Amino acid sequence: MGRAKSVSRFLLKERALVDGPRAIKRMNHENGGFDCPGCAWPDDTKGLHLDICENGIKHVTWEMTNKRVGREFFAAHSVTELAGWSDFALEDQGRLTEPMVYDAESDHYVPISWQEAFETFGRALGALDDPNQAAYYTSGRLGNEATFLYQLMARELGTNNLPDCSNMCHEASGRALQASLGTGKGTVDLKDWETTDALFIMGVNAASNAPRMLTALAEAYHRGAQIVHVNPLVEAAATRTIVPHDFLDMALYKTTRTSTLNLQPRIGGDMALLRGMAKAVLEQSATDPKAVDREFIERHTEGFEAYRDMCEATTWEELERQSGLSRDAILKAARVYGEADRTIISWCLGVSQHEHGVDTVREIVNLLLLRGNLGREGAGPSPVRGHSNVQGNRTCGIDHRPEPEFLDRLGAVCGIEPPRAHGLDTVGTIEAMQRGDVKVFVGMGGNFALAAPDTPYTYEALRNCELTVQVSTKLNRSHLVHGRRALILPCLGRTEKDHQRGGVQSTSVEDSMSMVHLSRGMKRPASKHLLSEPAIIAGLARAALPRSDTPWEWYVEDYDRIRDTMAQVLDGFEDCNRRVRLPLGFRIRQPARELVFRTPSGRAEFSAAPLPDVVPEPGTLALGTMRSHDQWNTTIYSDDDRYRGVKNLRTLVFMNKDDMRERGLAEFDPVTIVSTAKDGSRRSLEGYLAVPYDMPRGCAAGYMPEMNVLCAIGDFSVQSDQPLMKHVKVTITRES
Ligand SMILES: Nc1nc2c(c(=O)[nH]1)N[C@H]1C(S)=C(S)[C@@H](COP(=O)(O)OP(=O)(O)OC[C@H]3O[C@@H](n4cnc5c(=O)[nH]c(N)nc54)[C@H](O)[C@@H]3O)O[C@H]1N2
Ligand SMILES: Nc1nc2c(c(=O)[nH]1)N[C@H]1C(S)=C(S)[C@@H](COP(=O)(O)OP(=O)(O)OC[C@H]3O[C@@H](n4cnc5c(=O)[nH]c(N)nc54)[C@H](O)[C@@H]3O)O[C@H]1N2
Ligand SMILES: [Mo]
Repeated sequence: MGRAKSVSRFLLKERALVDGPRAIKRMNHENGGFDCPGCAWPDDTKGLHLDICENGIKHVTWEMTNKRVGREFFAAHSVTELAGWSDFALEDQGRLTEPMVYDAESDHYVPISWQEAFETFGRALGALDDPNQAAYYTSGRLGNEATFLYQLMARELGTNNLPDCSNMCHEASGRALQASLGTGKGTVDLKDWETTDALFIMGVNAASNAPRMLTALAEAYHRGAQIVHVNPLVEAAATRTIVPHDFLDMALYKTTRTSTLNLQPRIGGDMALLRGMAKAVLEQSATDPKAVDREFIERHTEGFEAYRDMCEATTWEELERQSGLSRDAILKAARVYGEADRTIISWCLGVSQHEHGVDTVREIVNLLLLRGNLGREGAGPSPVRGHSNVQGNRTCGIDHRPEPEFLDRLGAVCGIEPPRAHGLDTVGTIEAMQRGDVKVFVGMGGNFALAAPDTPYTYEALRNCELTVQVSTKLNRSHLVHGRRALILPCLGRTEKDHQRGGVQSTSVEDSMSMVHLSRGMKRPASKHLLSEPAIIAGLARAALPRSDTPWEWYVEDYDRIRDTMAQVLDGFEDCNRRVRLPLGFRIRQPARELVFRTPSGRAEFSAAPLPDVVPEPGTLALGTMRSHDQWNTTIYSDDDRYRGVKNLRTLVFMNKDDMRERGLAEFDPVTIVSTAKDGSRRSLEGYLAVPYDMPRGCAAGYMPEMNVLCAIGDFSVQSDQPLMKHVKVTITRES
């Protein structure tokens, strides 16, 4: 009910009262609706009826606003003036309507024709000595067809510089699953969620960030499944929910529990918890032959002995210290795991955005392998992906470290010579822009300036470019932090009708569980000057590659043609034009699910990494940056964080009350937060307010993207190259 109220307020604010409810009815529907751009949680397999959520609705109406940012707006406000506006105010101006170019003389954005905009890009690329002096960022919104064209353009131009938001998100999960199982993705689908005996939900704020998971949790609870939440904070999803499409429950305000056990490890303590559970299971196997699945281990895995020895060698004292949990608590979790025939372990950024993110995800797989929780119904690893198509982006070639086999097929089918050298990821791109080695930056969606770590450093890097190009729907910080020349190219949103020569087009997207389906917009475009993302990419590509044999314009006339090429290049996309039109689309083949492992040994591989030391040094805290309930990454809807009980405040830091007392802090006392980077450099935020919260000692938490100021550019994981956004070493002191 609270959610319903919040949604109607939101519809009102965006002045979308007429279209909003109509659009919401068309969202996530089989045959013809558009895919919710909110998150990557899969659609209900039973017929997609009203499986929608407050945050998805906010996100859709955010795109459907009636407000517009036209040429008059840019004529009235200089870039320097706009730079002083809040991020909320920028996006609140509404939808971008026509292409704009930065005019340095007047310090204003001025209109430019599409053709001239494309040629500006073409000329900038022509002036480069090397195609690797350009980088092409992707935010995980981009549909599959545009994604395919985008990477084709980059590779035809001669670079693998394809940084993406995944480099800050689930890079660790992809690399770990690849190493352990020979696939970069989870192996389970929603049916498995519906039949599992035990769910472990680690490091995700599901009620805010994957709200439709609540339905699955409530159903699991009704069924008698065990649901263990692992999170330093007890989040709303770890308590109770009203199932959004159970009308009777809604009418009666009847809530369902969504948790049977909550564990609050310290920040970074997950790996120790998982190892402790494995140790307990192995200890039990001395007397109980059924505690581990020996047959599975012998037939399908490699490296078990080394892992077992590692578990034995890790003492309980060490496990308690590193996890921040008592032995009893760890044993409780191990008991749940040991008693379940089928277990799913699910995780998100609380696990991946760490120095040892890869080792931790591999530890998740180790634990699952011990009891053969793979390749059968109701069992397996299940990462919760972020952006609605971030998984599809990888599938369709956004990868700065592409597999040679993929490049071979791309080259053969598309008649190009793809570059073989690895390209730059997000952090690598920022450093290269800073050095002057990357001179042209293209942002295909997203808000790079704010999403990336080390805000002032990233700003400098972007300002150092010859040309920055942002393909966007709304005005944001990345338009104001720009290169010597800058383009804003406004595109259609997912809710909008995409008319091309061949008729109204649909694009395909892939969810967290590898289901690919079509998304078709229904709304009149925000402006008649908007182009679709595939059309913009084709225009850029033609301008930069005038003699290209790739039929860019022909592809854009009918996206089926792009899909026909994708079917030849992409693994699992055979016959995709037919299969994507099935009522629920199709599922990309998951070899690991069939117990086929594309690893060096041809088996699932245990890892045996030593436990990292995550205990903060005396006087310091481990700070995790995260989202509030009322934001979508860099888009802030309001300063509230309803489920955590916060109203009208974002400049806060959540702390344990004993850590506050030790520092002489009372509730809402102003504090300075100072981070210390690996290289010893310091960064700070002032005027934050301390808020006591139920979390372990030594931990602190606050909101991204503002706290990116504290994340040093050099502080990325050596395992995944991901910025350490969940583990910033800080000191917090009272301001006088
Ligand atoms: N409404 C909405 N939905 C979204 C997004 C959004 O901004 N708004 N963003 C989308 C994107 S791109 C992504 S990647 C996902 C992100 O989804 P989440 O992963 O839920 O994102 P965060 O808000 O960063 O929350 C991280 C969670 O991890 C916990 N945590 C922090 N450190 C640790 C740790 O060391 N161990 C454990 N176990 N937990 C820890 C925090 O308490 C918090 O609950 O959501 C997607 N969905
Ligand atoms: N400190 C810290 N930093 C983080 C994180 C964290 O947990 N902590 N999380 C990281 C994660 S997981 C992610 S995914 C990144 C997110 O990084 P990004 O994906 O770069 O950022 P978003 O805020 O999702 O991008 C919002 C912008 O996308 C544009 N947009 C919206 N819809 C469309 C569309 O349909 N097409 C196009 N072309 N543009 C569109 C709008 O202009 C909007 O302003 O941030 C990362 N940064
Ligand atoms: Mo993400």
